[in-house]
Amino acid sequence: MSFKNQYLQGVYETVCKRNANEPEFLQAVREVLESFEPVLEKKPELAKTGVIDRIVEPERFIQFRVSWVDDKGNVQVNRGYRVQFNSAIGPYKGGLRFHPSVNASVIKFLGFEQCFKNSLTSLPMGGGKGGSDFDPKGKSDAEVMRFCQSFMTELAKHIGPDTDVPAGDIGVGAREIGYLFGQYKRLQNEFTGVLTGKGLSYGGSLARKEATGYGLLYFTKEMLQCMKNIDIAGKTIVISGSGNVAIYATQKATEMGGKVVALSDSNGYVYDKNGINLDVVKQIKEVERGRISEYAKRVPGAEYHEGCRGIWSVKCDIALPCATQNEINGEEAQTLVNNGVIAVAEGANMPSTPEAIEVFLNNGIMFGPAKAANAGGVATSGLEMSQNSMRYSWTFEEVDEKLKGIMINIFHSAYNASKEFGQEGNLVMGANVAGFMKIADAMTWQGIAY
Ligand code: NDP
Ligand code: 2IT
Repeated sequence: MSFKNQYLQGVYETVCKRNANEPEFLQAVREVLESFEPVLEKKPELAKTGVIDRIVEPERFIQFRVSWVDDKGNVQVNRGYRVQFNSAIGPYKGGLRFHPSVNASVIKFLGFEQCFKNSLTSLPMGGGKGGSDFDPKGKSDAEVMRFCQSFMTELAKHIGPDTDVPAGDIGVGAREIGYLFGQYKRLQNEFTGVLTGKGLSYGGSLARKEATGYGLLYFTKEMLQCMKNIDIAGKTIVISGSGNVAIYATQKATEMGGKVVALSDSNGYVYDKNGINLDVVKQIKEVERGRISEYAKRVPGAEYHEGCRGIWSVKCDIALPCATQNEINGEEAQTLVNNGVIAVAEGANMPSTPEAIEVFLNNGIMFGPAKAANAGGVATSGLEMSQNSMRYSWTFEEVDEKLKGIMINIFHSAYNASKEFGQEGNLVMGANVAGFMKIADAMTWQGIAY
Protein backbone atom coordinates (compact mmCIF):
# COMPACT_ATOMS: atom_id res chain seq x y z
CA MET A 1 0.00 0.00 0.00
CA SER A 2 1.28 3.44 -0.77
CA PHE A 3 0.31 6.87 0.52
CA LYS A 4 -2.34 8.96 -1.23
CA ASN A 5 -0.36 12.10 -0.48
CA GLN A 6 2.79 12.40 -2.60
CA TYR A 7 4.69 14.34 0.03
CA LEU A 8 4.04 11.68 2.70
CA GLN A 9 5.05 8.98 0.21
CA GLY A 10 8.37 10.80 -0.30
CA VAL A 11 8.99 11.17 3.43
CA TYR A 12 8.30 7.47 3.98
CA GLU A 13 10.60 6.40 1.13
CA THR A 14 13.44 8.45 2.59
CA VAL A 15 12.88 6.91 6.04
CA CYS A 16 12.92 3.43 4.46
CA LYS A 17 16.21 4.15 2.66
CA ARG A 18 17.87 5.58 5.76
CA ASN A 19 16.64 2.89 8.12
CA ALA A 20 16.59 -0.26 6.04
CA ASN A 21 16.63 -3.37 8.28
CA GLU A 22 14.81 -1.60 11.09
CA PRO A 23 11.31 -3.11 10.77
CA GLU A 24 9.90 -1.97 14.12
CA PHE A 25 10.96 1.62 13.53
CA LEU A 26 9.50 1.61 10.01
CA GLN A 27 6.25 0.11 11.34
CA ALA A 28 5.89 2.90 13.91
CA VAL A 29 6.72 5.66 11.40
CA ARG A 30 4.36 4.28 8.77
CA GLU A 31 1.41 4.25 11.17
CA VAL A 32 2.01 7.87 12.17
CA LEU A 33 2.47 9.06 8.59
CA GLU A 34 -0.78 7.34 7.56
CA SER A 35 -2.55 9.30 10.26
CA PHE A 36 -1.33 12.53 8.68
CA GLU A 37 -3.20 11.96 5.38
CA PRO A 38 -6.39 13.77 6.47
CA VAL A 39 -4.33 16.48 8.20
CA LEU A 40 -2.42 17.31 5.03
CA GLU A 41 -5.67 17.44 3.07
CA LYS A 42 -6.90 20.17 5.42
CA LYS A 43 -3.53 21.84 6.00
CA PRO A 44 -1.33 21.33 2.91
CA GLU A 45 0.94 24.17 4.11
CA LEU A 46 2.37 21.75 6.74
CA ALA A 47 4.51 20.17 4.04
CA LYS A 48 6.39 23.44 3.50
CA THR A 49 7.53 23.71 7.13
CA GLY A 50 9.43 20.43 6.76
CA VAL A 51 8.25 19.47 10.24
CA ILE A 52 7.30 15.97 9.15
CA ASP A 53 10.64 15.41 7.37
CA ARG A 54 12.39 16.46 10.57
CA ILE A 55 10.23 14.65 13.11
CA VAL A 56 11.08 11.20 11.70
CA GLU A 57 14.82 11.71 12.16
CA PRO A 58 16.15 11.48 15.75
CA GLU A 59 18.08 14.51 16.99
CA ARG A 60 20.78 12.20 18.36
CA PHE A 61 21.46 8.45 18.57
CA ILE A 62 24.06 7.17 21.01
CA GLN A 63 25.41 3.62 21.02
CA PHE A 64 28.04 2.42 23.46
CA ARG A 65 29.92 -0.58 24.84
CA VAL A 66 28.96 -1.79 28.31
CA SER A 67 31.58 -4.13 29.74
CA TRP A 68 31.23 -5.68 33.17
CA VAL A 69 32.49 -8.66 35.19
CA ASP A 70 30.11 -11.50 36.13
CA ASP A 71 30.12 -13.45 39.41
CA LYS A 72 32.53 -16.04 37.98
CA GLY A 73 35.04 -13.36 37.11
CA ASN A 74 34.36 -13.50 33.35
CA VAL A 75 34.25 -10.31 31.29
CA GLN A 76 30.88 -9.69 29.62
CA VAL A 77 30.15 -7.16 26.88
CA ASN A 78 26.72 -5.72 26.09
CA ARG A 79 25.55 -2.90 23.87
CA GLY A 80 23.95 0.23 25.33
CA TYR A 81 21.73 2.77 23.53
CA ARG A 82 20.05 6.10 24.05
CA VAL A 83 18.03 7.81 21.35
CA GLN A 84 17.30 11.49 21.97
CA PHE A 85 14.47 11.81 19.52
CA ASN A 86 12.87 15.20 19.93
CA SER A 87 13.37 18.04 22.43
CA ALA A 88 10.96 20.62 20.96
CA ILE A 89 8.59 20.65 23.94
CA GLY A 90 10.87 19.64 26.84
CA PRO A 91 13.90 17.62 27.90
CA TYR A 92 14.13 14.15 26.31
CA LYS A 93 12.12 11.74 28.44
CA GLY A 94 11.54 8.01 28.20
CA GLY A 95 12.42 4.67 29.68
CA LEU A 96 15.32 2.23 29.52
CA ARG A 97 14.69 -1.35 28.40
CA PHE A 98 16.99 -4.25 29.33
CA HIS A 99 16.05 -7.28 27.23
CA PRO A 100 18.03 -9.53 24.84
CA SER A 101 15.77 -8.43 21.94
CA VAL A 102 16.85 -4.77 22.24
CA ASN A 103 18.50 -3.33 19.12
CA ALA A 104 18.61 0.00 17.27
CA SER A 105 15.26 -0.61 15.59
CA VAL A 106 13.45 -1.35 18.86
CA ILE A 107 14.99 1.66 20.62
CA LYS A 108 14.11 3.98 17.72
CA PHE A 109 10.49 2.81 17.45
CA LEU A 110 10.07 3.31 21.19
CA GLY A 111 11.75 6.74 21.09
CA PHE A 112 9.64 7.86 18.15
CA GLU A 113 6.36 6.83 19.80
CA GLN A 114 7.46 8.43 23.06
CA CYS A 115 7.52 11.91 21.45
CA PHE A 116 3.80 11.80 20.63
CA LYS A 117 2.85 10.09 23.90
CA ASN A 118 4.67 12.67 25.99
CA SER A 119 3.07 15.49 24.05
CA LEU A 120 -0.39 14.00 24.70
CA THR A 121 0.20 14.14 28.48
CA SER A 122 0.28 17.97 28.12
CA LEU A 123 3.39 18.03 30.34
CA PRO A 124 6.65 19.58 29.03
CA MET A 125 8.57 16.46 28.00
CA GLY A 126 10.37 15.66 24.76
CA GLY A 127 10.87 12.08 23.57
CA GLY A 128 13.73 9.64 24.17
CA LYS A 129 14.37 5.97 24.90
CA GLY A 130 17.31 3.74 25.71
CA GLY A 131 18.39 0.38 26.93
CA SER A 132 20.59 -2.60 26.34
CA ASP A 133 20.56 -6.18 25.09
CA PHE A 134 21.53 -7.19 28.66
CA ASP A 135 19.22 -9.89 30.09
CA PRO A 136 18.58 -9.39 33.81
CA LYS A 137 16.93 -12.85 34.04
CA GLY A 138 19.03 -15.31 36.03
CA LYS A 139 21.58 -12.65 37.05
CA SER A 140 22.46 -12.04 40.69
CA ASP A 141 21.77 -8.65 42.30
CA ALA A 142 25.52 -8.02 42.31
CA GLU A 143 25.73 -8.69 38.56
CA VAL A 144 22.79 -6.40 37.85
CA MET A 145 24.44 -3.72 39.99
CA ARG A 146 27.78 -3.95 38.18
CA PHE A 147 26.04 -3.88 34.82
CA CYS A 148 23.97 -0.81 35.79
CA GLN A 149 27.07 1.00 37.06
CA SER A 150 28.95 0.34 33.85
CA PHE A 151 25.94 1.37 31.75
CA MET A 152 25.56 4.64 33.67
CA THR A 153 29.29 5.43 33.47
CA GLU A 154 28.73 6.18 29.78
CA LEU A 155 25.07 7.30 29.88
CA ALA A 156 25.83 9.96 32.52
CA LYS A 157 27.71 11.97 29.89
CA HIS A 158 24.53 12.43 27.88
CA ILE A 159 21.73 12.97 30.41
CA GLY A 160 20.73 15.44 33.10
CA PRO A 161 17.59 16.73 34.86
CA ASP A 162 17.12 19.48 32.24
CA THR A 163 18.56 17.48 29.31
CA ASP A 164 17.33 13.91 29.30
CA VAL A 165 15.54 12.01 32.07
CA PRO A 166 15.41 8.19 31.71
CA ALA A 167 13.11 5.84 33.64
CA GLY A 168 12.14 2.15 33.62
CA ASP A 169 10.65 -0.12 30.97
CA ILE A 170 10.90 -3.89 30.38
CA GLY A 171 13.59 -5.33 32.68
CA VAL A 172 14.20 -2.02 34.43
CA GLY A 173 12.34 -1.53 37.70
CA ALA A 174 13.04 -0.14 41.17
CA ARG A 175 16.19 -2.25 41.67
CA GLU A 176 17.85 -1.11 38.42
CA ILE A 177 16.78 2.54 38.80
CA GLY A 178 18.37 2.55 42.29
CA TYR A 179 21.74 1.28 41.01
CA LEU A 180 21.65 3.66 38.03
CA PHE A 181 20.82 6.66 40.23
CA GLY A 182 23.54 5.76 42.74
CA GLN A 183 26.15 5.66 40.00
CA TYR A 184 24.99 8.94 38.42
CA LYS A 185 25.22 10.67 41.80
CA ARG A 186 28.71 9.26 42.42
CA LEU A 187 29.95 10.43 39.03
CA GLN A 188 28.38 13.91 38.96
CA ASN A 189 28.41 14.68 42.70
CA GLU A 190 24.89 15.88 42.24
CA PHE A 191 21.54 14.85 43.76
CA THR A 192 18.98 15.66 41.10
CA GLY A 193 15.89 14.16 39.55
CA VAL A 194 17.87 12.74 36.63
CA LEU A 195 15.86 9.49 36.63
CA THR A 196 12.22 8.81 37.44
CA GLY A 197 10.71 5.72 39.00
CA LYS A 198 13.07 6.25 41.95
CA GLY A 199 12.53 4.69 45.37
CA LEU A 200 10.39 6.72 47.79
CA SER A 201 13.32 7.28 50.16
CA TYR A 202 15.36 9.17 47.56
CA GLY A 203 12.99 11.32 45.55
CA GLY A 204 10.56 8.90 43.93
CA SER A 205 6.89 9.77 43.50
CA LEU A 206 4.06 7.96 45.19
CA ALA A 207 1.87 6.18 42.60
CA ARG A 208 4.61 6.00 39.92
CA LYS A 209 4.83 2.22 40.33
CA GLU A 210 1.08 1.88 39.83
CA ALA A 211 0.75 4.65 37.23
CA THR A 212 0.90 2.88 33.86
CA GLY A 213 -1.55 0.14 34.84
CA TYR A 214 -3.90 2.51 36.69
CA GLY A 215 -3.73 5.04 33.86
CA LEU A 216 -4.59 2.34 31.32
CA LEU A 217 -7.79 1.59 33.23
CA TYR A 218 -8.71 5.28 33.68
CA PHE A 219 -8.34 5.68 29.93
CA THR A 220 -10.30 2.50 29.14
CA LYS A 221 -13.12 3.46 31.49
CA GLU A 222 -13.47 6.88 29.84
CA MET A 223 -13.32 5.35 26.34
CA LEU A 224 -16.05 2.81 27.14
CA GLN A 225 -18.25 5.38 28.83
CA CYS A 226 -17.96 8.13 26.19
CA MET A 227 -18.07 6.00 23.08
CA LYS A 228 -20.67 3.38 24.05
CA ASN A 229 -21.91 4.23 27.56
CA ILE A 230 -20.58 0.91 28.86
CA ASP A 231 -19.12 0.27 32.34
CA ILE A 232 -16.08 -1.87 33.22
CA ALA A 233 -17.94 -3.45 36.17
CA GLY A 234 -18.94 -7.02 35.38
CA LYS A 235 -16.68 -7.36 32.33
CA THR A 236 -14.31 -10.26 31.74
CA ILE A 237 -10.79 -9.01 31.06
CA VAL A 238 -7.66 -10.64 29.63
CA ILE A 239 -4.31 -9.00 30.35
CA SER A 240 -1.05 -10.20 28.80
CA GLY A 241 2.28 -9.96 30.62
CA SER A 242 2.71 -10.14 34.38
CA GLY A 243 5.21 -7.35 34.93
CA ASN A 244 4.79 -3.83 36.26
CA VAL A 245 2.10 -2.69 33.82
CA ALA A 246 0.07 -5.94 33.87
CA ILE A 247 0.07 -6.21 37.67
CA TYR A 248 -1.26 -2.69 38.33
CA ALA A 249 -3.69 -2.91 35.42
CA THR A 250 -5.07 -6.06 37.05
CA GLN A 251 -5.31 -4.28 40.40
CA LYS A 252 -7.27 -1.30 39.06
CA ALA A 253 -9.47 -3.41 36.74
CA THR A 254 -10.46 -5.58 39.69
CA GLU A 255 -11.11 -2.50 41.85
CA MET A 256 -13.42 -1.19 39.12
CA GLY A 257 -15.46 -4.39 39.27
CA GLY A 258 -13.96 -6.19 36.28
CA LYS A 259 -12.84 -9.82 36.42
CA VAL A 260 -9.31 -10.46 35.13
CA VAL A 261 -9.14 -14.13 34.11
CA ALA A 262 -5.73 -14.46 32.43
CA LEU A 263 -2.12 -13.22 32.70
CA SER A 264 1.04 -14.39 30.92
CA ASP A 265 4.80 -14.20 30.60
CA SER A 266 7.04 -15.10 27.68
CA ASN A 267 6.69 -18.84 28.45
CA GLY A 268 2.93 -19.24 28.77
CA TYR A 269 -0.33 -18.03 30.29
CA VAL A 270 -2.54 -18.80 33.26
CA TYR A 271 -6.34 -18.93 33.18
CA ASP A 272 -8.28 -18.53 36.41
CA LYS A 273 -12.03 -18.53 35.90
CA ASN A 274 -12.54 -17.20 39.44
CA GLY A 275 -10.54 -14.06 38.74
CA ILE A 276 -6.81 -13.64 39.26
CA ASN A 277 -5.60 -13.55 42.88
CA LEU A 278 -3.16 -10.66 42.63
CA ASP A 279 -1.44 -11.26 45.97
CA VAL A 280 -0.20 -14.59 44.61
CA VAL A 281 1.01 -12.93 41.39
CA LYS A 282 2.83 -10.18 43.29
CA GLN A 283 4.55 -12.75 45.50
CA ILE A 284 5.71 -14.76 42.45
CA LYS A 285 6.69 -11.82 40.23
CA GLU A 286 7.70 -8.94 42.51
CA VAL A 287 9.22 -10.89 45.42
CA GLU A 288 10.51 -14.15 43.92
CA ARG A 289 11.11 -12.96 40.31
CA GLY A 290 9.59 -16.33 39.29
CA ARG A 291 7.52 -17.63 36.37
CA ILE A 292 3.74 -17.26 35.95
CA SER A 293 3.41 -21.06 35.70
CA GLU A 294 3.88 -21.08 39.51
CA TYR A 295 0.44 -19.47 39.83
CA ALA A 296 -1.35 -22.62 38.67
CA LYS A 297 0.60 -24.67 41.22
CA ARG A 298 -0.52 -22.40 44.05
CA VAL A 299 -4.13 -21.51 43.17
CA PRO A 300 -6.65 -24.36 43.00
CA GLY A 301 -8.71 -24.37 39.83
CA ALA A 302 -6.22 -22.25 37.83
CA GLU A 303 -4.78 -23.67 34.58
CA TYR A 304 -1.35 -23.07 33.01
CA HIS A 305 -0.89 -23.26 29.24
CA GLU A 306 2.53 -23.36 27.61
CA GLY A 307 3.08 -20.64 24.92
CA CYS A 308 2.20 -16.99 25.58
CA ARG A 309 0.22 -16.28 22.39
CA GLY A 310 -2.58 -18.70 23.31
CA ILE A 311 -3.83 -16.05 25.74
CA TRP A 312 -5.70 -14.33 22.87
CA SER A 313 -7.95 -17.38 22.47
CA VAL A 314 -9.39 -16.82 25.97
CA LYS A 315 -12.91 -15.39 25.63
CA CYS A 316 -13.19 -11.86 27.03
CA ASP A 317 -15.01 -8.52 26.76
CA ILE A 318 -11.87 -6.41 27.13
CA ALA A 319 -8.30 -7.26 26.11
CA LEU A 320 -5.36 -5.31 27.52
CA PRO A 321 -2.02 -6.32 25.95
CA CYS A 322 0.65 -5.36 28.51
CA ALA A 323 3.73 -7.41 27.52
CA THR A 324 5.60 -6.33 24.37
CA GLN A 325 5.54 -5.20 20.72
CA ASN A 326 3.69 -7.17 18.03
CA GLU A 327 2.19 -9.61 20.53
CA ILE A 328 -1.20 -9.62 18.72
CA ASN A 329 -1.25 -10.38 14.98
CA GLY A 330 -4.18 -10.15 12.56
CA GLU A 331 -5.30 -13.71 13.14
CA GLU A 332 -5.22 -13.38 16.92
CA ALA A 333 -7.16 -10.10 16.63
CA GLN A 334 -9.77 -11.92 14.56
CA THR A 335 -10.03 -14.61 17.25
CA LEU A 336 -10.65 -11.91 19.87
CA VAL A 337 -13.35 -10.36 17.65
CA ASN A 338 -14.98 -13.75 17.00
CA ASN A 339 -15.06 -14.32 20.75
CA GLY A 340 -16.97 -11.07 21.29
CA VAL A 341 -14.32 -8.58 22.48
CA ILE A 342 -15.73 -5.03 22.68
CA ALA A 343 -12.61 -3.06 23.55
CA VAL A 344 -8.83 -3.33 23.31
CA ALA A 345 -6.47 -0.87 25.01
CA GLU A 346 -2.69 -1.11 24.77
CA GLY A 347 -0.63 -1.08 27.97
CA ALA A 348 2.45 -2.26 26.11
CA ASN A 349 4.11 -0.23 23.33
CA MET A 350 2.95 -1.23 19.81
CA PRO A 351 1.55 -4.64 20.92
CA SER A 352 -0.85 -4.84 17.96
CA THR A 353 0.52 -5.38 14.45
CA PRO A 354 -0.89 -3.11 11.68
CA GLU A 355 -3.04 -6.07 10.55
CA ALA A 356 -4.44 -6.49 14.07
CA ILE A 357 -5.32 -2.79 14.30
CA GLU A 358 -7.10 -3.02 10.96
CA VAL A 359 -9.17 -5.97 12.23
CA PHE A 360 -10.16 -4.06 15.37
CA LEU A 361 -11.08 -0.83 13.56
CA ASN A 362 -12.95 -2.60 10.74
CA ASN A 363 -15.05 -4.49 13.28
CA GLY A 364 -16.00 -1.42 15.30
CA ILE A 365 -14.01 -2.50 18.35
CA MET A 366 -13.13 0.41 20.64
CA PHE A 367 -9.34 0.60 20.32
CA GLY A 368 -7.07 2.63 22.63
CA PRO A 369 -3.60 2.91 21.05
CA ALA A 370 -0.48 2.71 23.23
CA LYS A 371 0.58 6.34 22.85
CA ALA A 372 -2.65 7.40 24.51
CA ALA A 373 -3.61 4.45 26.69
CA ASN A 374 -0.26 3.78 28.39
CA ALA A 375 0.81 7.41 28.82
CA GLY A 376 0.01 7.29 32.54
CA GLY A 377 3.49 6.01 33.38
CA VAL A 378 5.40 8.80 31.74
CA ALA A 379 2.79 11.36 32.87
CA THR A 380 3.50 10.38 36.47
CA SER A 381 7.21 10.52 35.70
CA GLY A 382 6.52 14.11 34.67
CA LEU A 383 4.84 14.64 38.04
CA GLU A 384 7.90 13.11 39.73
CA MET A 385 10.08 15.65 37.91
CA SER A 386 7.84 18.49 39.13
CA GLN A 387 8.04 17.26 42.73
CA ASN A 388 11.84 16.91 42.48
CA SER A 389 12.14 20.47 41.15
CA MET A 390 10.00 21.79 44.01
CA ARG A 391 11.85 19.57 46.52
CA TYR A 392 8.44 18.60 47.81
CA SER A 393 6.17 15.58 47.47
CA TRP A 394 2.48 15.11 46.93
CA THR A 395 0.38 12.42 48.63
CA PHE A 396 -0.64 9.25 46.81
CA GLU A 397 -4.16 10.65 46.42
CA GLU A 398 -2.90 13.93 44.97
CA VAL A 399 -0.74 12.17 42.35
CA ASP A 400 -3.46 9.63 41.53
CA GLU A 401 -6.05 12.40 41.05
CA LYS A 402 -3.72 14.28 38.67
CA LEU A 403 -3.03 11.04 36.77
CA LYS A 404 -6.75 10.39 36.39
CA GLY A 405 -7.32 13.91 35.06
CA ILE A 406 -4.47 13.54 32.57
CA MET A 407 -5.78 10.18 31.23
CA ILE A 408 -9.33 11.50 30.78
CA ASN A 409 -7.92 14.53 29.02
CA ILE A 410 -5.80 12.32 26.71
CA PHE A 411 -8.85 10.32 25.68
CA HIS A 412 -10.73 13.50 24.79
CA SER A 413 -7.78 15.03 22.89
CA ALA A 414 -7.54 11.88 20.75
CA TYR A 415 -11.29 11.54 20.32
CA ASN A 416 -11.75 15.21 19.38
CA ALA A 417 -8.91 15.03 16.84
CA SER A 418 -10.51 11.92 15.31
CA LYS A 419 -13.72 13.93 14.86
CA GLU A 420 -11.98 17.07 13.61
CA PHE A 421 -10.25 15.13 10.83
CA GLY A 422 -13.32 13.14 9.79
CA GLN A 423 -12.65 9.70 11.30
CA GLU A 424 -14.71 9.78 14.49
CA GLY A 425 -13.68 7.05 16.93
CA ASN A 426 -10.39 6.23 15.19
CA LEU A 427 -8.18 6.93 18.21
CA VAL A 428 -5.04 5.71 16.42
CA MET A 429 -5.31 8.61 14.03
CA GLY A 430 -6.64 10.93 16.76
CA ALA A 431 -3.78 10.26 19.19
CA ASN A 432 -1.09 10.57 16.52
CA VAL A 433 -2.47 13.86 15.26
CA ALA A 434 -3.22 15.38 18.67
CA GLY A 435 0.29 14.48 19.89
CA PHE A 436 1.87 15.80 16.70
CA MET A 437 0.20 19.23 16.67
CA LYS A 438 1.94 20.59 19.77
CA ILE A 439 5.36 19.32 18.69
CA ALA A 440 4.89 20.70 15.18
CA ASP A 441 3.93 24.10 16.55
CA ALA A 442 6.95 24.20 18.88
CA MET A 443 9.32 23.08 16.11
CA THR A 444 7.96 25.69 13.74
CA TRP A 445 8.42 28.51 16.29
CA GLN A 446 11.96 27.36 17.07
CA GLY A 447 13.29 27.52 13.50
CA ILE A 448 14.92 24.94 11.30
CA ALA A 449 18.12 23.69 13.04
CA TYR A 450 17.00 20.39 14.65
P1 NDP B 1 8.27 -5.74 32.96
O1 NDP B 1 9.67 -6.06 32.69
O2 NDP B 1 7.87 -5.42 34.34
O3 NDP B 1 7.32 -6.92 32.46
C1 NDP B 1 7.33 -7.32 31.14
C2 NDP B 1 6.34 -8.45 30.96
O4 NDP B 1 6.16 -8.71 29.57
C3 NDP B 1 6.81 -9.75 31.59
O5 NDP B 1 5.70 -10.50 32.00
C4 NDP B 1 7.54 -10.42 30.42
O6 NDP B 1 7.65 -11.82 30.52
C5 NDP B 1 6.65 -10.03 29.27
N1 NDP B 1 7.44 -9.98 28.03
C6 NDP B 1 8.54 -9.22 27.78
N2 NDP B 1 9.04 -9.48 26.57
C7 NDP B 1 8.27 -10.43 26.06
C8 NDP B 1 8.29 -11.11 24.83
N3 NDP B 1 9.22 -10.85 23.89
N4 NDP B 1 7.29 -12.01 24.62
C9 NDP B 1 6.35 -12.28 25.57
N5 NDP B 1 6.30 -11.64 26.75
C10 NDP B 1 7.24 -10.75 26.98
O7 NDP B 1 7.91 -4.55 31.97
P2 NDP B 1 6.70 -3.50 32.02
O8 NDP B 1 5.50 -4.13 32.64
O9 NDP B 1 7.22 -2.25 32.58
O10 NDP B 1 6.45 -3.26 30.46
C11 NDP B 1 5.48 -3.97 29.71
C12 NDP B 1 5.12 -3.18 28.47
O11 NDP B 1 4.57 -1.90 28.85
C13 NDP B 1 6.30 -2.84 27.54
O12 NDP B 1 5.83 -2.84 26.21
C14 NDP B 1 6.66 -1.43 27.95
O13 NDP B 1 7.32 -0.75 26.91
C15 NDP B 1 5.28 -0.86 28.21
N6 NDP B 1 5.22 0.34 29.06
C16 NDP B 1 5.79 0.36 30.30
C17 NDP B 1 5.68 1.49 31.09
C18 NDP B 1 6.20 1.54 32.47
O14 NDP B 1 6.00 2.55 33.14
N7 NDP B 1 6.85 0.50 32.98
C19 NDP B 1 5.01 2.69 30.60
C20 NDP B 1 4.38 2.54 29.31
C21 NDP B 1 4.53 1.40 28.58
P3 NDP B 1 9.06 -12.49 30.87
O15 NDP B 1 9.24 -12.29 32.33
O16 NDP B 1 8.88 -13.92 30.51
O17 NDP B 1 10.10 -11.81 30.05
O1 2IT C 1 7.03 3.60 27.50
C1 2IT C 1 6.95 4.40 28.44
O2 2IT C 1 6.22 5.40 28.40
C2 2IT C 1 7.75 4.14 29.65
N1 2IT C 1 8.43 3.12 29.72
C3 2IT C 1 7.77 5.14 30.77
C4 2IT C 1 8.75 6.23 30.48
C5 2IT C 1 8.99 7.20 31.61
O3 2IT C 1 9.83 8.08 31.38
O4 2IT C 1 8.37 7.11 32.66
